[in-house]
Amino acid sequence: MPKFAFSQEPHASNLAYPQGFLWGCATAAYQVEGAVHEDGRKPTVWDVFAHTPGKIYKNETGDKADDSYHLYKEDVRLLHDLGVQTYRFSIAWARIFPDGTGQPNPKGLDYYQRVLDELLAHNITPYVTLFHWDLPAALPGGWQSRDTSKAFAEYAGYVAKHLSDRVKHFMTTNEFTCFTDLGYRTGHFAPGLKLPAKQANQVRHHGILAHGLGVQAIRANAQGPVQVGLAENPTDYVPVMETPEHLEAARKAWREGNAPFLTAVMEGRYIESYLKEEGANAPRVEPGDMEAIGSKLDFVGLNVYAPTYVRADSSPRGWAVVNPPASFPHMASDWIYVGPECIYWAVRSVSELWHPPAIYITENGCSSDDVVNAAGQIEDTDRIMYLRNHLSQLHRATQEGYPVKGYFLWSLLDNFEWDDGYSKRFGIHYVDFKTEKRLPKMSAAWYAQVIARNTVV
Ligand code: PNW
Repeated sequence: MPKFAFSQEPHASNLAYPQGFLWGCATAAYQVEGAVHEDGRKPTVWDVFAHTPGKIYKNETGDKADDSYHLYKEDVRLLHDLGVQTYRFSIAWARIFPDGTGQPNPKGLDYYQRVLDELLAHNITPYVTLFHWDLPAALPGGWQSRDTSKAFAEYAGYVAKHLSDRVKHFMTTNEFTCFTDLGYRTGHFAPGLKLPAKQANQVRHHGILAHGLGVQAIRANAQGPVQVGLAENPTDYVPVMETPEHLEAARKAWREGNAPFLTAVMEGRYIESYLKEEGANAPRVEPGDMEAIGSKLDFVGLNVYAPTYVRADSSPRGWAVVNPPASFPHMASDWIYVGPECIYWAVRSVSELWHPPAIYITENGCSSDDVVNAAGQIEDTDRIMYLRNHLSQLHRATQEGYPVKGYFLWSLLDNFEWDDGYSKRFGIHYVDFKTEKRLPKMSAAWYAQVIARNTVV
């Protein structure tokens, strides 16, 4: 055969993933479940926020969402058809403890037991997030109160005790910055407050304290050995070029730019530069807090969407963020700049700075302007492009030996995209929100091939 004949054989096999690499999909309770008044669930800050006019695109709410509360068997069928080994979903605190604390609601636990049994019957390993922003509205002061961190730990311990027969992988919280800063500082997310820096920094502290106390409570209450981690979206600093000075700038940026959250969790302290920067607004820390916050983790989960480019700089701190030019390409959500190296740098930076035993990509994916064509199909080639490029970059991380063990695609389904309502579709299955009918997009067929071949296709 001539050397460059047009061959039928895929050539992508040089992007094969390590044997045993885990492929999965991710969702979160408020974004997919619906059934907000069912079986004893009480309102969360997101129910309240979504029902406040002007907060969400077209005043949409998660009241019905994907109705996964009722359609979970269908969703597990979709997962099975993809061939995933794992599924990351979140438990709604307000189904387990409708008031956030006090009396547990047995019907909430029953529901998640049914979901877990369905997953396990299909050989799908559950990875459970305990808090994906849906804070029970009854908790006084929300995350402004230290008691909320303690209430979270009680809830986490209770779930670990009752579900660790079925679940061996727990994530405490999802994305500190989204439920602290966006909720209490900028007001874009529930509960929509715009607090001054001192109070907003205290909210951050209560967020990471909840995580730390949660880790301890899960370990103390689980029925056997479990793996405990979190799902975090650190600012994903990418060096503008791979030269020593810019690499050094990115390394510093990773640690200093993520000081209130991931750095504090990984190092068990607030680093000097953060305390200095915040001065009198620095959070109030009680004895024992930082020890809990720094609890050793079995894995770190990273949610990765977009890069923040950084370069070496002559300023005292030595690094500067480079803002994207207007022409920088992005997906349907304007914040999802397409810079796939960010997934490689997330894994490498976290590994080199903190050496966690394992890393998962707990979210990666994008919105795209999906349309159902005349043939009834959704040809989301831009999503496939985004995912293929990210998986090619993640492959580099596996080749260089960083301990990345698995990947969860955000998301299994189109769903309630927070303040964007239903206007931004992230699923590899299209959802008709009138009928709740699910339809695999072309990206679902593509992902099934990636999984089956354990390689980028
Ligand atoms: C994550 N930003 O949120 C969440 O974990 C998901 O619930 C969400 O649906 C997904 O990413 C897609 O947005 C983010 O503005 C929301 O930088 C916003 C930002 C980042 C993450």
